[in-house]
Order: sequence, then structure tokens, then C-alpha cells
Amino acid sequence: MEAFLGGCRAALQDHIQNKQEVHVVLGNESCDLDSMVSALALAYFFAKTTPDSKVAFVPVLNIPRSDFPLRTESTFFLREQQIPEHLLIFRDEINLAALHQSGLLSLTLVDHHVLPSEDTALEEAVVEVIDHRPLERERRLSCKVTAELVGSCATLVTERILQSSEDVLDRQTAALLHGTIVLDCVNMAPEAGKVTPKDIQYASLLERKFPDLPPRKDIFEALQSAKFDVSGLTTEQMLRKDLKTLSGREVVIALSAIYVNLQEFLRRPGLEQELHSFCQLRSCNALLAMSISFSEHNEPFRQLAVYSPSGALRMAVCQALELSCSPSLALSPIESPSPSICAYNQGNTAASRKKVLPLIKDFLREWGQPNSAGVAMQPETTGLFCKARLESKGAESGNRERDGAHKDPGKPQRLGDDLADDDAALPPTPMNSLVDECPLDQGLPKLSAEAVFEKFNRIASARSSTEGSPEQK
Ligand SMILES: [Mn+2]
Repeated sequence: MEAFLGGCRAALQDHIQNKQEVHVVLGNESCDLDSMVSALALAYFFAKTTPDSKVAFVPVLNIPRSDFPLRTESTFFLREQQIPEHLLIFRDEINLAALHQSGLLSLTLVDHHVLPSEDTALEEAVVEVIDHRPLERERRLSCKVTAELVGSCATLVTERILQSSEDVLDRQTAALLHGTIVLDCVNMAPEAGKVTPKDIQYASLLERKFPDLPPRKDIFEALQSAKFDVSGLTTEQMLRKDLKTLSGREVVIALSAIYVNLQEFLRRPGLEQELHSFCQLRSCNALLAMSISFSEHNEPFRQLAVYSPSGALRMAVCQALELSCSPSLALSPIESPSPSICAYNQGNTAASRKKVLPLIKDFLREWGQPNSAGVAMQPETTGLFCKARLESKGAESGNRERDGAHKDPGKPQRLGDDLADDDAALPPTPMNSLVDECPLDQGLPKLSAEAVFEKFNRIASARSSTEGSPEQK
């Protein structure tokens, strides 16, 4: 794998110069471990199985290189497997549109199957799709489609490789695929609702072929903690790692998920200045930092902090959150290092960011209205606001342009996180954010016979409902 990656950049240059075909294998824009590993492994497999080909096979990570440090589980796993990051090719290092315009591009999509709107021009270049979510789009007959509802796209890539040529797989590639399947399938625990029989089949096959692969439990724990290990990140990177931005008529509020204890975060040196520049850079008027950490018994613990240089806005946001009744966040104030930051423990641990987003959307609708212009809302007003929220449910799409969630322009959309938050029609992708909601939200699951039974029922019915699809392989 490493030798293959080492030659990719030169091959790419060479093929562009000599006007020869470049076949790019592209993961989705979240560039999570599954997307990265599926792209690397499949491109490697293509290159190995077509040795005399005039085509250059190039895996491309679908984020700018500067965002890669935020994908902590991916950087960790590459280090573990001794694959240097500089060998990788990122989306900002290859001009796919230009390649396509000169007729040199063919594209295989892994871990997604619908290109984002900015990339629709590339649609004609797609020759193959391997994805593990329900298909949303019919494709041309010439496009080869593999779509199965398994826990990890890496499972389908492993299947593809092992079914055609067993000897292609080296240990590095096998370790990458195996670790990804184990992480995506939550250590193959049926009660987490991710794993399918096929994931188990291919994880086991990899283990049989490479008996020295570390135990699943060890890999899972290492990757899971790397995923939320933000200790190596700057404050700016921590805030950017899992960020959503909501805009109203007059103000923009950023919501950042942070994966440390809030007190620890609030102790970071120069924090107020960092928050200030973060907001300024993104034209945000306020920042809501939502933290989740876990007790030693794996119980989730949520806290949140509200920052705004504007006292009136900060107080109004705090009041809206404190007085919210659907859901009640059960906030209790904790000490903060600065008057421009209000910090809370959040008693309601079930109120994920997904549940807080509508509160902020409603707040933005109210803010700047005649009855609250420029001043903090009074409790009575907020009471009305709470009622208004219930009434406005279902009518939300009317306000889409103004109040709808939109992504931070500096950061590519993260498919997995956004589904429940905005109205945009995005393909469903696996969850990446613990703050939003994930199978581990309530801590690691306990195994029960009912859970296993329920899970297999679910798989069986998902199967029978997709079997009729002509694109199913
Ligand atoms: Mn995936």
C-alpha cells in the first residue's frame, strides 16, 4: 500500500502531461475513516489488478489537506500503519473539474453515491459506485453499482478485493480495512445496531488471512478514543472539528461540538481571544459550544457554554436555553473564566445538539423582531417563544432561505451530521458526531438476547425491502 501511494502523485502528473486517463477513487466529504480507507484500498486494488493499464488509479481524500488534522481517528490509524500523510492526495490538490473537461477523468465513488451540487458536472465521469446506504438516485446503466446496507463501506471493498484476487491484499491494507469495519460496526456489537452478518464475515476472513491483526476490542478502543481525542488540536481546530452555523435576519450563531470536559476547555490559555477571532473570522455573533464527555461508567455528561462579545445577545441566548421547555435542558450555571462566556452543566443528557438546533433556529426567528429588537428577551417573551416553537413545527420549510442551517463556508459539508438539522435533501450517511447522536450516546451498550433478536429482524426486513432493486448487486 505504501509503495502504491508513494507513486500516485508522480503518476498523476505524468498522466495529466501525457493526456492519459486518470481514474480517481473518491470518498465522501466527511472524509471519515471509512471514506478514507475505502478510497485507498479500492484504488490500490484497481492498480494491482490492472498492471499493464495506461490508467493512473488515484485515491482522493475529499477534504482540503488543512482539515485533515480534524479527522483524528484517520490520522491516528495512518500513523499506526506507518503510512506517511504526505503521500495522500487531498481534494484541494487535484483539479477534478479540469481533468473531466479534458476528458481524462473516470470516477469511482465510495461511501457515498450522490455528488454534492458543486460537483454535479463530474456526474458523467462516474463509472462505479460502492456504498452502504440506500440508493437515492438511479444511475446510468453503464455505471456499476454495489449498494448494500452493511455497517461499513470497507466491508464491501474487502468483499470486492477478496472475491476477485486473494493475493492482492497486503497486511497494511488488510489492517486498514479490518480496523475500519470494527470501528464502524461498534466492535461488532449487535446491540449498537450497526453490524450485519456480512461485516462479521469479512472481518473474520481478514483475521483468518492475517492472524497477527490485533484483537477487535483493542482496535476498537484505540480508534474510538482517537476519534474523540482532541488533545493535539488547537482551540480553533477543536471548534472547527464539528461545527454548524445558523443564520437569522440579523445574527449568525455557530454551534460547535467539543469532545472534552467543558471546564478543561474553559481553562485553555487565551480562550476569550480565540473565541473572539473564531467568531470574527466566520462572521458569527455568538458561539454555542456543546461538550460531551463520558464518566468511567460510560455515562454521557453534557455541558454547554455561550460566548458572545455582545452582552445583550449572549444574555438572550442564555435565557432562551435556560427557559426552554421542549426540551428542557436542565441547565445549572458553572464558573466561567470571563464575563463574555456563560457556562452550564446540562442536566438533560438526552438533549443532543440535534435537539438544541431547533431552539436556536426559533431564537433566530424571534431575535430582531419588533418586540425584542436589540434588547434581551424578557421571561414572558421567552414563554411565548416556547409556545411559538410548538406551533411553528411543520411550517418550518417556509423559512428555509433565511433561517435554515447552512454550513460554514470554510468547511466542507459533513454529510453524516447534517441530516436531521436542515431541510436539504442529503443522502443518509452514518453518524459521525457524538454530540448529535450516536449508538454510544447512552454509553456502551449492554448485550441482551432481545437486542440481538431485534437486530437480526431489522437486517432481514431491510434485506427483503431492497432485494427488488435492479441496481442491487
Ligand atoms: Mn461509511
